[in-house]
Amino acid sequence: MASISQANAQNGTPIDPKDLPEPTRDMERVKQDLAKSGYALLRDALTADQVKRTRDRLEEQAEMEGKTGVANIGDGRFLGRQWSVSADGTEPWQGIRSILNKGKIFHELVEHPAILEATEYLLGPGFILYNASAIVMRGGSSRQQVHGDQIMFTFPTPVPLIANTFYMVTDFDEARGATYFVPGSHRWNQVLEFEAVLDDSGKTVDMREVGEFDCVTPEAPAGTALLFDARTLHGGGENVSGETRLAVSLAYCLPTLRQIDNFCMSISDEVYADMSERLKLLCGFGFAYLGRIDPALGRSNIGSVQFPWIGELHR
Ligand SMILES: O=C(O)CCC(=O)C(=O)O
Repeated sequence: MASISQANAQNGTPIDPKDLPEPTRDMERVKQDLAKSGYALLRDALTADQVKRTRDRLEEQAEMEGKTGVANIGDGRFLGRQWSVSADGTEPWQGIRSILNKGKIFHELVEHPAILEATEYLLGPGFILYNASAIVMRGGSSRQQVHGDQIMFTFPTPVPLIANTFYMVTDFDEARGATYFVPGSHRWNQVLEFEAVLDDSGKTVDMREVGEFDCVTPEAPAGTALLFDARTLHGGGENVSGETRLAVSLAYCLPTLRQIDNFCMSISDEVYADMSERLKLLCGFGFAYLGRIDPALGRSNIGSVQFPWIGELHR
């Protein structure tokens, strides 16, 4: 693990290396780590059976999205990454989108009570699901630029607007490209800057972060949930191992924010019919002065308030 340097210390109270988060089963420690370091590791969040079902489903889905030519692939970078939809095998990094449509096991992961408890600790009540995807990071994936997941905001926020959960579906270690963090950076009150990397002809070929950051790479076994405040600087590591790293990547957000995944539109009727009420609320089908649905497409708010579809009316 790299040490916490003066560069980090200038941006806030440095965290003593002995206080850095370690995998724990203690929810109070998880909350303390989230508050202090901006990330935490909940050990054994998933049972061995849940890990197996998740891994089997992800491996099959990734393979078949590749074979049918609809895989979302890249080289592993974040900004400047060449994303494409293509056959698998041409790039080491593969994203699997809209996982709620791709297996009931993912519904279980979204509704995990301990994850919802930790998320409520960060965001308060009423949060909704922001993103539900998976990452297949094969050997050869590049290191991601350091970034926070509130990057779309051009201003710092005093509280998190988004809270992330990464389920480790394989072991996470440095060689396999485990997620790295800049501990305590959620409290820096800064917006990260990026600059273009140009080739000889002046064409932008990559983006890089401005500044130096000392990072730590927590390691933990499959089944661990990595939770973080979205303001915490982090990134995927370089996978030099030849082994595939699998993760389910979830995020929850304040109910006032726009979701990455437009769940109300993208969930199939068949999957919708099989979802729990709690999951529907998490996906944004609830209404509590926010999130009204005019049911033009046959879907309504669930719960006590539902609105009729009213079109143009004439006398
Ligand atoms: O894959 C990882 O470890 C991190 C992914 C990430 O931060 C992202 O895609 O924004």
